[in-house]
This record gives sequence, structure tokens and C-alpha cells, in this order.
Amino acid sequence: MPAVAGAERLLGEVEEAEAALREAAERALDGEASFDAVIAADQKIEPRDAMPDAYRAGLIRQIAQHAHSEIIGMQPEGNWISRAPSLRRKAILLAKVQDEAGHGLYLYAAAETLGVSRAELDTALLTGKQKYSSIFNYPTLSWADMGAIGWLVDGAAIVNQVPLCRCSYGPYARAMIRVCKEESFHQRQGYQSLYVLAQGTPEQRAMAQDAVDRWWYPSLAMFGPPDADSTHSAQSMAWKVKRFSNDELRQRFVDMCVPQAEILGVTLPDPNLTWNELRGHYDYTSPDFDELMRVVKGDGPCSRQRLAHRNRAHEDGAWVREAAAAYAAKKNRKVMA
Ligand code: FAQ
Repeated sequence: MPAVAGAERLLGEVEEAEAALREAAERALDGEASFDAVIAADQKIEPRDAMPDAYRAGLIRQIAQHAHSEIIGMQPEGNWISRAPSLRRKAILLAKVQDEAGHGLYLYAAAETLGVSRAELDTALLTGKQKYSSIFNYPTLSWADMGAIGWLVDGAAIVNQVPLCRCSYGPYARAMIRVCKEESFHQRQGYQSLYVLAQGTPEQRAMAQDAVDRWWYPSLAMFGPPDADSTHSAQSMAWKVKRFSNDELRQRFVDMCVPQAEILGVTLPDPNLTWNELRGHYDYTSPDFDELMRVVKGDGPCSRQRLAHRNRAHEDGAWVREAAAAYAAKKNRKVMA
């Protein structure tokens, strides 16, 4: 591209960015009326925009829980990195677990734009003040669990998270785009891994079926309580943070999994799974929501273990944080000099 055209294009981009900043500043002055107008127009709320305190607090709650889930979610799979059956599977699993750490970081960064610090978020997780997804409180008992988690847990995460790419808060929506692309890759690798087992020896087939039997209902519970009991859904949907209700997304997940299970050659552990012509959906048995609430409150099979492990890892990493902070301070001093 000729230099002049390149400079003109750059100037155009700068002017566009400045106009967006002016517009955002005007919106901030306008306060609540502007917030309502932005939501009604299906546009994005940005960090410098005025927003109701409850919108800010609700987003911090959801984004933080989501980030914590990605971080704690590394544990059940990390358990199998040293026991993967081949170098190829080990490399894939390592990369997947690293991706989850990355997702946690994008999400913590998105939460920080709302005025909460990373240290506050860390403390809230480590002390159990803020929660993380129920699913990561279940144990990973066999290698087939890696396939089942990829297929079902990442599958449920995608169904829940694709609509979040259209969430009304800009930094969260943008973080979700990349997260969803990576989750989609995770789901396919899980499906492929489970498919290999499901076509294998009788022992491997039994292992695949057992993993599906154990992960099915906890995966359904990931979508949260039924709509009637959901405390945040109505407000969250009015603010276009959530685009679909818990039950709508759960149904979408069931409808997606039934044909996939048929191709895999595994059975979903629900005798009531039947196509309902009238509804145009599969009927299914709901997960045990009392169990979900017990797990959410910290009484899951691995809840204590997961939090203790996270606390140990945080303590073990203290020297890395200190070294990184000292290095950043040194670099800053050089820039100022
Ligand atoms: N676990 O009023 P609602 C992943 C809580 S990432 C724990 O319906 P809301 C990637 C809820 O917070 C998985 N708590 O709440 C991966 C609220 O509690 P509070 C994480 C739950 O927010 C894959 C109360 O119950 N994904 O898997 C759960 O409107 C493989 C009442 O519920 C996200 O975080 C639960 N399952 O809807 C990583 C997505 N369900 O705070 C590694 C973003 C409900 O009032 C390996 N979050 N609660 O005390 C969301 O979409 C929503 O927050 C929902 C819950 C749908 C989870």
C-alpha cells in the first residue's frame, strides 16, 4: 500500500477511535438514561460508561465465578497429564489445560475493568467467598473421563457461552469470542478421544460408558437451577447479560447430545430420554438440583480438595509473583529514567 494511503487510513482509524471515545464520555455524563438506551439498542456497555451498581456487581459476580471455574477446572484434567496413554494424548491434554489458564486470565482481566482488583478476586476464590462451577467438584476416575469432560463439560460450556459473546458488557463479550473458539476445539478433541475408546476393546468401551454415566447429570446441572428457582436470570436477561434462560440452554444441550451419543455408540443414562414431537425437543430427566445446591455450597465430592490444592498452588507461586512484580518495577524505573 502507498505510504500516503496508509497514513490516511491510520488517520481515519484514529478519528474513528476519538469519536467513539467522545461518544462514550457523553454517555457517561448522561448516566442511567444512556445505559437504558444502550441496552435497548443492543449495543455494548463499556468500562467508562455509567452503569447501575447492581449491573456492575452482578457482572463482577458472574465473570469472577466464570474465571475461577476456568482456574479450578484445570485440576480434574491436570490429574491425568502424567498418566495419559500416549505422548500425543499428553501433549493435547497439556495444551488444553494451558488454554483453561488463559481463559481464566482473559476473564480476570474483564472483571478488572469493572473496578475490582486481581488480588481481591484471588482472595475471594481462596477463601471460598466466591464460587466456581459445580462440575469441577467431581473426581476424574479414569482416562475416559478426559474424553467425557471434553465432550460433555466443554460441550455444555459452549452452549452456555456462545450467547455470552453477545452479552451487553463489551469486555466480557469480546473475551468470550476467543474462549468459545478454543472450547469448541476442546470439545472436538474430547469427542474424538471418547470415540476411539467407544470403538475399542470391551474394557475400553465399558470405561467410556462409565465415564458418560458419571458426567451426564453433573453436566446438565452446570446450566444452573431451574428457571423458577433462578435468582439472577430475570434481571440478567433484562440487562442482556444472559440471552437465554438456564432451562432453555439445558434443553439445547440435551438436543445436541442425543444424536452425538448415538454416533459414539454410548447410552445416555436416562430412561426417559424420548423425542417429543409436540415440543420439538427431547424429554429428559432433570438433574438433582438439591445435589447441585449442596455442591455449590461447598459440599461436593472434591470441594475441599480443590480449594486446598488451589491455596497450596497460590502459596507455592508467591516467589513467582514477587519476581514478576520486581521485574516490572525495574522496567518501569528504566522507562521513567
Ligand atoms: N455451579 O440465579 P442463577 C467451563 C449459582 S467454565 C456453581 O441461575 P446465574 C470451561 C449462581 O452463581 C464453567 N454455582 O445464577 C472448562 C447463583 O449463586 P450466587 C463455568 C452455580 O448466574 C471446561 C445461584 O446458583 N461457566 O466449564 C451453578 O443467573 C472444561 C443461583 O443461580 C460459567 O461460569 C453451577 N453450575 O446463572 C474449564 C459461565 N449454577 O452467586 C475446564 C458463566 C448456578 O447468587 C475444563 N456463568 N449457580 O450465590 C453463567 O452463565 C451463569 O452464571 C450460570 C448461572 C448459568 C452458571
